Amino acid sequence: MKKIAFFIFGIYLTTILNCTKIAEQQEVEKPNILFLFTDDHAKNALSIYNDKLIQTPNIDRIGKEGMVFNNAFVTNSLCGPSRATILTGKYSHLNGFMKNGDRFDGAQPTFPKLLQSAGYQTSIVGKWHLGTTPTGFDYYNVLRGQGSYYNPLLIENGDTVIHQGHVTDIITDLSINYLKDSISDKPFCMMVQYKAPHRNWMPHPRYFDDFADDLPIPETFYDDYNTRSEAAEKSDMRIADMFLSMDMKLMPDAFGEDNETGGLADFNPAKNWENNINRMSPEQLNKWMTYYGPINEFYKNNIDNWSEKELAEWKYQRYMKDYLRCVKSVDDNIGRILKYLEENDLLENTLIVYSSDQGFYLGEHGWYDKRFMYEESFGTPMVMRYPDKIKAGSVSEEMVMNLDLAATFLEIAGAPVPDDMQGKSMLPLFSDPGKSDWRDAVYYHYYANVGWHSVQRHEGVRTKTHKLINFYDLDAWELYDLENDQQELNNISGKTEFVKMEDALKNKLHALRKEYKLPNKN
Ligand code: SGN
Ligand code: CA
Repeated sequence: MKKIAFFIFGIYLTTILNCTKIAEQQEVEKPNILFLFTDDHAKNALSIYNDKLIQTPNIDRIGKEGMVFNNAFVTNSLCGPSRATILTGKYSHLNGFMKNGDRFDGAQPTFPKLLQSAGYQTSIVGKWHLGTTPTGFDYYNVLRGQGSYYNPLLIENGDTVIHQGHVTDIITDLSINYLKDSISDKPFCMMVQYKAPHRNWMPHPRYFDDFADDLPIPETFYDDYNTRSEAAEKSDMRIADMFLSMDMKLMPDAFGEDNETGGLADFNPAKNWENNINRMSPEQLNKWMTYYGPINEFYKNNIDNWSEKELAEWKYQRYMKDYLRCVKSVDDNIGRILKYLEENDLLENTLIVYSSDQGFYLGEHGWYDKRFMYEESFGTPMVMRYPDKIKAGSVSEEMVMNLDLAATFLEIAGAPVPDDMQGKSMLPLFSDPGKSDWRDAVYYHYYANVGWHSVQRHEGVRTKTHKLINFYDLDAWELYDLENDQQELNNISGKTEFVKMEDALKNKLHALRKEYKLPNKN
């Protein structure tokens, strides 16, 4: 009798132990999620996409040891809208954040909230820019508004603190400190969101000597927009018109009066620049002037002899060098984070994603900034590493979107994806990067037609081979053949030989509007 009791007890114990083991294993199998994110990072300034301008070995590493998405797009190429789409997995018209300045409704479901309910420890450090207080995070430490490059102010779970130093280093320090001090035995989801390389591109002094040589002028720098609708011509984002003060970093003795407005009648760039300078400590300003002082003199000595073209090309070089220096410091700092993960045994069980809130113009079509549905700003970098599910060296040409991230994160965490999320989990692409039934078209909609840079509202559809754009306030259409006209210079809308294609794309646009529940009128 005793023997039988022992035997039964033995079985009982083994079963309990096994169950606990399975539960533990399931806990362990939930990967951490690390979302590394920048602001305005063009694919052309990321060497895994294009190594002509810069080397970014650390971000490249994520892609090389995982998957590079060559065709990742955004729903609405602007900061706040992109962030709101990522959090909610919904287009702007449904998450309510259509343009910068809107206020994010933090009561709505977001992927961090859903991960929290699924047992994750969630945190966000860096740029937020959604107006309202972050919700769904166990920890937040975010920049106020756009944030400053030097000695930025951050709000840590409600408390405001000014940090000394350069914003890219600070965001990294705060992120690593949080990982060190506060990560529990729960899986974590951390969003590290850099301000760089957003305007006005103020690098850390340790990068002043980088990019000493002039950079190549893009082939389309002198685009005259002659086949396009009026929208391109009406916009205000030409490098030639950049501010001498805050963009070129000239001092008042060199630029005299800075008359450009960037499309905003009441914006005072010189005042904005002065505020930036005033944030610096005497030591920082001293280092700054050691580098920019001679540039100031160079400009003063040459401006009277320069043609318009020479001035535009000088502005291009100034812009690009500071932009690339800011990217370089993001890459170095991401290297620090990867090193921390590696040294703390966190590299293999973490899904690491790198992306940006949208792409950016680096002189293509004569522009900086974003907003348009053309490839440079509609596209965004996207690389992912998670050795358990992604083979090193994978590349996907499928059209994915920032809209898909929420569903991807939830699925990998084993949490249900709500039916009303509009993106698709990218997990099937991890094992089958060229999945044939993935998606045949993507829909885009930009709304911020007043204010900065004067870009008309537009919507459009892109397939693997074509793009149709409707600037509806102008009643104008543009159609591009992406296979034969990669730079989108030749608008073929309305041309008889392409009527069939244009009609098919209009039908597709209509179908996507319906699928994504766009209201009947814009
Ligand atoms: C600021 C910039 C604009 C930029 C918007 C949006 N002006 O207003 O050039 O287009 O941000 O950028 S600046 O005076 O701050 O430089 S976004 O990334 O936030 O959408
Ligand atoms: Ca941005």
